[in-house]
Amino acid sequence: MQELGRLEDLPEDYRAALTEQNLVPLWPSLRSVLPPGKPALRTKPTFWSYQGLRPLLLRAGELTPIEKAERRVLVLANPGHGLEKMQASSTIYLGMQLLQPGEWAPSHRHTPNAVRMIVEGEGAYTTVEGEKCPMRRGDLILTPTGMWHEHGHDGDQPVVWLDVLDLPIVYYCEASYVTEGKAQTVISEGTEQAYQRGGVVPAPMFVRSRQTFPMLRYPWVDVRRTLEALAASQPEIEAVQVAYVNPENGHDCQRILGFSALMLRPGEKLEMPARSTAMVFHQIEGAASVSAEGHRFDLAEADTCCIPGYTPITLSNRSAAQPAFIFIADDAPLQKKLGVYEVRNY
Ligand code: 1HN
Repeated sequence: MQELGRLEDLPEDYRAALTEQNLVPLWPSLRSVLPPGKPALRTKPTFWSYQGLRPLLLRAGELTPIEKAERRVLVLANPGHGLEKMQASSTIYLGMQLLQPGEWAPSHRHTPNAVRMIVEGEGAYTTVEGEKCPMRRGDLILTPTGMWHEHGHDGDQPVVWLDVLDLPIVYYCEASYVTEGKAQTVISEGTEQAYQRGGVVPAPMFVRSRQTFPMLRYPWVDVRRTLEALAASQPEIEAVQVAYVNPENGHDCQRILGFSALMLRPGEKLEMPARSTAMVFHQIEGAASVSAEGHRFDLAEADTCCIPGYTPITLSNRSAAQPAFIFIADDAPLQKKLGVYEVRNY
């Protein structure tokens, strides 16, 4: 590839004249914005241990009252982006949120989309646009763009969940903002039960739901049962994996980030081809390892890691006796809309 002229090759007075008029020569920077064959990746393979962060999160509960935090969160930041950027990848924000018994995180709505993957504890709930969503371990709860949400806790133990947001990309678009509101009135609960069986959807008087986000809560008991049924009924399948989708139309459940759950059968090793998306892996149950680019992360329950895009990944179940269940987040919906999504078989 032809080496291009450098900034230093240009006369001082010419560079000053360009700057004066807010102009920049492209050629000194062309190779860095368009590197050959593969993007320059800032996202670094990064691991966050739940046992490591848990005491610090509980200590935040003592140090900072909920009124002074609104959302009491430790952000899982990728050093490749700079910790202060609060990014796990170019598009994904991750945070571990703590709610103590009796606490309330007030209602607001914002432009970034959020999902919550519940990690531990009982008795907390989040209310999304009037739908009360109980939080149990492994449940996925959506808070799509613009929808009111608040969190409460009637139990007696700490509740912790993983927040996954598309905040970095919405912020980059200069489109990230919040509106504060007053406490919501609960108008429904358990509406996801109408979508428990694939293949049938509510159609009262022949009319289908017109809601953009008809299902807000994906209970882990149902997802886990589906994975086990898939493994039992299709033993030859390449990967025991399900996607979290909109049950009315089968599309990704949110517009920017995509979510799936994967079961590694006892002793299973799964080679995943390189995809253009960075990926987040969060261990719901069991123990797995995630290997990529010479790194190997051993995930125990509630551990989380991130692997950059364009990287082949090997997942292994570390147990020969028990299945391992992993929650996966990526930005494939966004990349597909942009037309830049790729799978590479090196
Ligand atoms: C947010 O609204 C929540 O509602 C959690 O629990 C984390 C991180 C950035 C921006 C908004 C929540 C968030 C957030």
